[in-house]
Amino acid sequence: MRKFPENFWWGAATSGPQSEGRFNKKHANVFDYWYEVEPEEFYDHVGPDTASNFYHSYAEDIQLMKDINLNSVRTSIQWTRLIDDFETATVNPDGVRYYNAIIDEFIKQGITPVMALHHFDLPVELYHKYGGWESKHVVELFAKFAERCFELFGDRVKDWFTFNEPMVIVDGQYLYQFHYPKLIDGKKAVQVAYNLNLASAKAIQAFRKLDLPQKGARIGTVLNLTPSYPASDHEADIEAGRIADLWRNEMFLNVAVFGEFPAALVELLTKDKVIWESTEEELAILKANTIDVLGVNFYHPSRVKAPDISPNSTANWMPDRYYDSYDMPGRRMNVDKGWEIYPEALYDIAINIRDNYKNIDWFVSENGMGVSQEERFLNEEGVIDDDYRIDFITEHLEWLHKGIEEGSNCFGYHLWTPIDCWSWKNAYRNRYGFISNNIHTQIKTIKKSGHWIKEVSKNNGLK
Ligand code: BGP
Repeated sequence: MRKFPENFWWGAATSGPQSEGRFNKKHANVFDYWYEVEPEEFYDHVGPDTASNFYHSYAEDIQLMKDINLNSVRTSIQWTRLIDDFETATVNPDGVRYYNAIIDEFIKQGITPVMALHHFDLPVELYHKYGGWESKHVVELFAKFAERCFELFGDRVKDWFTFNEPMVIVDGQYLYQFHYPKLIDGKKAVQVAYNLNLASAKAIQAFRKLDLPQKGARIGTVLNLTPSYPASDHEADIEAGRIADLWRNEMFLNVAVFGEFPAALVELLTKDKVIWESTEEELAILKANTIDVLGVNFYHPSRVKAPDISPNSTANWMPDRYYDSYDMPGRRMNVDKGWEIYPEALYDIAINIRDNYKNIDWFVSENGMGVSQEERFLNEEGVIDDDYRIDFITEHLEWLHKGIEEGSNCFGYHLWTPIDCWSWKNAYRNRYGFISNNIHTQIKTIKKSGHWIKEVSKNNGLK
């Protein structure tokens, strides 16, 4: 039996925009809007308007989460639902009622509610009016929204996270065109990365001004840490891996934990003349407002090699002028999603946090396997036999367990996701949940993996 630490979090993660549905929201976020103007960009033309109907069915859904023994669940508060006037952070009464109701329901069921404040869901009007995360005014507005959340729900929510995967906002909106407004602009991407770090620190500053830390609450951020494995021991491949790590991981992780950007990154961006605009005062805010706790989303490793084309070629600045992705021959894949499966990376992450990041308290805030057409695996009892998911989770937990045994302070594991939910451009193409969702009837059924996690959680470990 592989036992996990006492009070280990056995849970799952979702987000407001992917589960609630758009019902009764006064404002649109970037995905609501993008679907309005370009529905063809979304798989099967399915948008976020119904999602998994959590806005209406939260009580039944939380009951199902309880039925499979989840003891903690992360979701997020939608800025576009809670706030009526972004400038003053005046609240929407139905938004307040709704988030109070779900938080109370989680607590009533003995499930720890874990709340994120931003899960890619920028109010679209803040993009159209100010340029979204390019703007420091939007950073201020986010801090106000965060403060409102702490005031309203901080008596019951003890585990707060400012952002989910800020790097994905940079990549999606400013480099690789998978979030609205689909720009390709390296210079803006750099400023946005800086502003997102600043927004997180300012939210943490607002949190610490209230008496929540004295009442046992803690705050952190959720980062997608995708370790870079160089294609070979060649110096050029190792250098490519180092720069990929600086940009993809350390640009957020170092600021979150140490309050500073890595010197090598600042040097590189300065040399390339794309460095962000910053002030002494802001840098002091970053330094003073680091995280208590870290969430790590891990799905796949990144394998990199030296770029085919010299970084000195004539081209607009992009971070990947310094590295190319490398498709390792013989790699194990989740072909549906196109992601490599490499569970050992979770051990590498655990040891990296132990040795290089103050051995800070952390948890796996997302991990999982998106599989399409899961009806293929329906058995005679109408249950999805997702043995592949059970194997996937088991292997990741085994490597995580090894990291914990060797002293890494990991206190939980959350699968993406409790109940199949809506996924950005992919809509409902790939399913990740312990519980399936028929999107036409909204009937939700526990999968084999859901019955399995129930036992793992009960035993606090793997047999
Ligand atoms: C993470 C996001 C989640 C979720 C997950 C699955 O990056 O934090 O919101 O969507 O990925 O990926 P996808 O939706 O692309 O299948």
